[in-house]
Order: sequence, then C-alpha cells, then structure tokens
Amino acid sequence: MKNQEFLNKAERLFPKLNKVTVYPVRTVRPENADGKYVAVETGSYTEEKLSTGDSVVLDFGDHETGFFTAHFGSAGAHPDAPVWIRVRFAERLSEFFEDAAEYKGWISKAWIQETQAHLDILPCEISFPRRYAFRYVKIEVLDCSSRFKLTVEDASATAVSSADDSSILTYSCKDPEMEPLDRIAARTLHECMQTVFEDGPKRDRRLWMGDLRLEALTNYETYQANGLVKEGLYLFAGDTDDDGRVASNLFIEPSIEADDVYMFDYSLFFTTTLRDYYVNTKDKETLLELYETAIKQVELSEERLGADGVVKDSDMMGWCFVDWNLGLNKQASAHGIYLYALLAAADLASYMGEKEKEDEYRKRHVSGVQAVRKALYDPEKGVFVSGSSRQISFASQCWLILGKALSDKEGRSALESVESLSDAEGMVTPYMYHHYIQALIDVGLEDKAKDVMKEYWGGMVSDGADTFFELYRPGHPNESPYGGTIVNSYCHAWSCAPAYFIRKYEW
Ligand code: RAM
Repeated sequence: MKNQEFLNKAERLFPKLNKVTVYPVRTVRPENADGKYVAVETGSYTEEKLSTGDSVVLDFGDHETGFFTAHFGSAGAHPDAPVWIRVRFAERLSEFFEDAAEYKGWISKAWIQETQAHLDILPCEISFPRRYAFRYVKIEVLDCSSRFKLTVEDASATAVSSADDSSILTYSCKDPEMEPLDRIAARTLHECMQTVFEDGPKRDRRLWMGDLRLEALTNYETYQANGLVKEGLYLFAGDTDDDGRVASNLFIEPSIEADDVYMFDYSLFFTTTLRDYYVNTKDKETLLELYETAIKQVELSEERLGADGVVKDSDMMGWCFVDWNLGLNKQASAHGIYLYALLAAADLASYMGEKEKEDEYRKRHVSGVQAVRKALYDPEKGVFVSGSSRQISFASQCWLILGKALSDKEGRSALESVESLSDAEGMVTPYMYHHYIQALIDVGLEDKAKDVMKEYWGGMVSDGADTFFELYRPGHPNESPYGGTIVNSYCHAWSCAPAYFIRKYEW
C-alpha cells in the first residue's frame, strides 16, 4: 500500500553524495599464513610489466565505496591482440583466497565483486561502471600476447558517501583501547551512508529495518545526519502491505519498492526506531505523521499471540530474524522484541499526549511479561527457554532482558547461567552482540559489557578489519549463512555498535 505523500517526502530528503578521488597508497602481495592474512608490500604497480597469469594488487589504505578507474599501457612490441583481464575487489585480503567458481550458496553469485574486460586498444582508460566496496583491487592478466606486456599506468577511485566527515562529533575515548573500535565503527557507518542507510555497500546495498535501527542509534552519537533517519522512516511508512505492515527491507532503485519479505521483529522495529528518532530530535511533525504506522505494527504483531499470551513459534525460515544463527529458535526472542516494542509504543503514546493509550500499552506489557514468565521461564536454571525443544540461547535472555521481563538481578543470573552452559546457542553477528552488550548494561554489568566489546570487536581488528563485518564468530572463520563466505559483507553497518556504546556511555 503506497502512500505517495510519504514517499515524496522521503525522496526530497535524499542526500547529496560527496565524491572524493582516492588513490592506491601502495602495491602489495597478499599472503595467507595459516588463516592470518598479510599484505606484503612490493614495488610500485606502475613499474610492473604483466604477462599472462601475472597480477598486481593495489591497496587503497582504507575501506572505500565507489567507482574504479585505471589507465593501461603496454611495453614491448606494438600490441597485436587485445588483453583480457579480470579485476577483483576485496574488502579483506582473505577474499583473494576464495574462488568464485566454487561458491554454490543460496544467494546470487552476482554479488561477488569481480569483473572482466578486454582492452582492445592500448593505451586506454577504463572506468568500471559498477560501484564496488573495497580496500584492495587485484588486476590479473587472463591472456596477453607474448609480443608485449601490460602496464597499469594510473589507478584511482571516486569514493562516494553521504556522510560528511567534517560534521562527525569529536569524541575522545576515556579508555585508549576503545579508540580503534570507535574509529572503525564510525568508518563502517560512513561507508554505509549512501542515498539511504545501506546495510552494507558490498551486499545487499539497500535499506533494511533492523539495520536502520542500529545505524540511526550510532548516527545520533556521530554524524547526526538525522534527515537520513527520517528519510528511512518515511520510506518504510510509504510502502507497507495492504494491512499496513512495514516490510523488512526496501529496494531503492529504479524506484522505491518494498520487498515482499515481512519479519516479525523488523516490522516492530519501525515503532522503536520512531521512538528513538523522536527522543533524539524532538521532531513533532514526523511523530504526528508516522505515529499511526508505528502503533499499527504493535497491533499487527498481536495477531501472533497464542492462547497463552506468548508469541507463537514457527518453522518458517525468516519469520523473525534475531540473528544469523541458523540453529536458533526465535520464539522467546520474538516475545522479548514484542515487549520491547510495547514499551516504545507506550512512550510514543505519551509523547502524543494519549494517556489512555499509553496506560493500555503498559498494561499489555505487564500481561506479556506474566505470560512469558509462566510459559518460558525455567526458575531452576534461571533462564528463559524457547520453542517446543525448550532451547536455551543468549538471544532469548538478551531480548527478554531488553523487553523488561526480568528484574536486574534475575537478568544478571540469566546471563551468567547462559554463559556457563556449553550447549547454549550462541551469537554469530555483531548485530546480535549489540543486543548482548545492551542487555549487560541494562542489568548493571557495564564492565563486563566493555570487556565483551573489546574482545569481540577487538577480535575483528586483530583479523585486520578496516570496517566491521556482517558476520563474526570467533574461531569460526568460515561462518556464513549463505553457503559461502565469498558473499559475506565485511562492512556492515549493523556492526557499528562501538561508536554508539563508547560515546553514549562515555567509555
Ligand atoms: C542480511 C542483510 C541485512 C539483514 C538481513 C536480515 O541479508 O544484509 O543486513 O538485515 O540479512
């Protein structure tokens, strides 16, 4: 159901993209030393003379999102045949050790960042038309006549982002170990700030509700591009299903269109994201216009409550997202998210001056807490279980803490217990870790939250991260829900949590 007025309003908020020309800072040879990837500096790429099978790797020194241009020449006899090249773009060095032909996963291999070109006449300049996300660019010669060699005379990229680095709030970390985490998180967000808050500039390059929520939170502490949050909210409200349900994600081009994928949690995050937006901006006009859509998500979510008042479980993949752990049962987390959204709805009603509605949502929250404690709380173990298999997971504890279904003391013991249970389902994304950090803070374990952040996000830094990854499970480098890490994204804004927590809690 399109609301053209909302969509027009959103489009008027589309930001201008800043364009910066960037150049490789050095030429490198990637090496894989037992799963540790290192870039060995070599001579300058302009000095290389490339024959069939040769390659050169350009290092731009940081993660960039943009358009690559190279100027090619030749050495030796006059070129008597075209040169056939492959160009690969990598966010991390590890990507060069993967073979696109071996990827057999369930999402399209068209996401893989590589292309081929024939250079018919030399010298020539090629501007590659696709936008890529990369730090490294590898140019490989697939075939070149033996009478001459290929040279790369010049290379550059036009980097694009709507983030304005001069507007980022300055912050000096109290704990120096937090500094790289804050900086890399801000860079991650910067790269994802395009016409919309993209989830990742490599993949899926579009607006997802769950990602928007966390990007918005970090944005309030950093770039304060609040128009981009407002734009995202109007886009989601401008293309719902016929019942008024907010989609999980939207395609932006060639024109705005909601994906036909609806997820229980992502729809509810519209409500909580509008609450956060209002708290941070006090933009009453947007609140007034989007309030109905926000409230609607809570009403629709209640269709999923069972006779016992608890969100019903489902076997359908993706009915509720929570995390990319494919073994995770989502029921308890979904109920926690429902409770969390009820509190946001109550807040929104109070900002609207609707006292009765506010009380009503708070009452429903109390009943929702009672219902889930009765159905899914195991008082002996001190944890929530989920689904008919009564699965115990970090996600269930975190979300029911965030939904205020436990006292702080109970929350602390739930998090301690789940950590001590070796068979508890863990977390595989920085997205879920964001919620774990928040849950630790909420129950009064702020020091532990800092340690977890240093260890988890610091682990990505030790693995050479210039931006934070979509998926990260320490000790499991091959983690991918897609059937191959070659399509994983290594700059994913749902992982920019450090810049949010460090600044908000003054770490
Ligand atoms: C991934 C997307 C996005 C996320 C969804 C659920 O495919 O990249 O970040 O929100 O999953």
